[in-house]
Amino acid sequence: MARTVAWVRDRVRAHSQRFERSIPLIASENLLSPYAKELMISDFHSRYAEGLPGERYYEGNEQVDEVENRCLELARRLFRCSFADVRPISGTVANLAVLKALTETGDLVGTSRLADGAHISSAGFGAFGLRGVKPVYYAWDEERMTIDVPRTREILRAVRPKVCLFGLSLFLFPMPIAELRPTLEEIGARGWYDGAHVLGLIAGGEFQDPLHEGCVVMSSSTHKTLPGPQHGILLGETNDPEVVKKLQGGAFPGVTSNHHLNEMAALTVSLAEHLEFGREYAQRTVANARALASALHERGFDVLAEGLGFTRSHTIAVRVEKEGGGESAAKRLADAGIITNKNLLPGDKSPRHPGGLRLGSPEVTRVGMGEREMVRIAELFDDLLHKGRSTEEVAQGAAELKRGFTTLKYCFGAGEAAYRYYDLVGRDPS
Ligand code: DSN
Repeated sequence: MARTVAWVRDRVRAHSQRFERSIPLIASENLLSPYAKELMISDFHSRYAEGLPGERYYEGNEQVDEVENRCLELARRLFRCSFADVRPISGTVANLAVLKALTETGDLVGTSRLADGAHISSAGFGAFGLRGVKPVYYAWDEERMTIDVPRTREILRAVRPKVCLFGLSLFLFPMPIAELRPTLEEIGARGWYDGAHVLGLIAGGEFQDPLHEGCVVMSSSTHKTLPGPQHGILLGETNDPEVVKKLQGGAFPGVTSNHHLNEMAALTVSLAEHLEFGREYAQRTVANARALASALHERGFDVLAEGLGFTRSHTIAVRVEKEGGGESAAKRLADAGIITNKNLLPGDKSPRHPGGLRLGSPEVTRVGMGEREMVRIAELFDDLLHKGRSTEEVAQGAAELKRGFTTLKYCFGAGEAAYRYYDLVGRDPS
């Protein structure tokens, strides 16, 4: 059995080494700071603390309560809002908590289609299906890669959903919440925002501010553009104690038992770091996404939303049908040290054959890359997918580029290794 321990450690070490020499462009991934990472293996991991600070179901939680109260205070400050709950253990769980709080089985809920970039929570096979709510799809403007406001107003007036969810996993442009707000008020629908992808940009003042544009609640994960631990959060701007009670009840006991206290402690550090470094990080993340989009476009790639500057977030979408389709392009890039994901794009004929790639700048920005490096990344794409350079040659180029960017930025402890394997228990067991 000791051999299994050594074997797993070897696999994790090999994984870290692979990422150390790769260009990671997954829009939903990021790197934890050393101080946040350390808390992930603290004794908080081993404990239970159901309920709210000061009203726990387990003893021994005095320090946990203090940390969670600080976490809630930092979250409210960062998002300039009145309510936070850090007990959902992931973004999807946070979405389920909102569905539990604001809907009943059979209710109609406005959302976007998966092919238009929505998260799987909105699908019948996801959280919507689990709660038994029925989606009402917004009309989509493919050119502008956002909701078509006039046509959506008509749909909302005709169908009158109880709640309207705004938010995407292919999130290029802000959602027109302010424009739709009068319609929501007219039909008595509550606005709900899934901010998972853009949370760090919202906090950094680089994207929209949904809680002040008309959404009562924002659900999110905490590890994408906000570079925290894998966890969930609810944020709200409401004076209605009934809504607060329902959201809290949705989180616990609705969809969680314990809320992974080590992650909550790590999140507290990440929120403090984002208050300090988030503005600059968010600004550079968006600038890098736009620079990468332009550089790819100049090299003949079909980057979506050219007329709108490609993106206002951390994400860009590239149609790669002429490069062999999303699946083939993503695999070839990964073999050459560039990590991306295939993605459905509006107009794709089959969900089984995504025609695009989704690329994100959060991690390359986190390790300090700038616009010059985005141009180099676009050259590597061009070399592999257009110019027929070999996988090995491009992988070598990716590793060379990455060699200068393997430490963390925009956090306390900046300069620490980003991908190092942490030898926590000394040498491997024998
Ligand atoms: N699966 C994540 C993404 O990549 O967008 C969201 O949960």
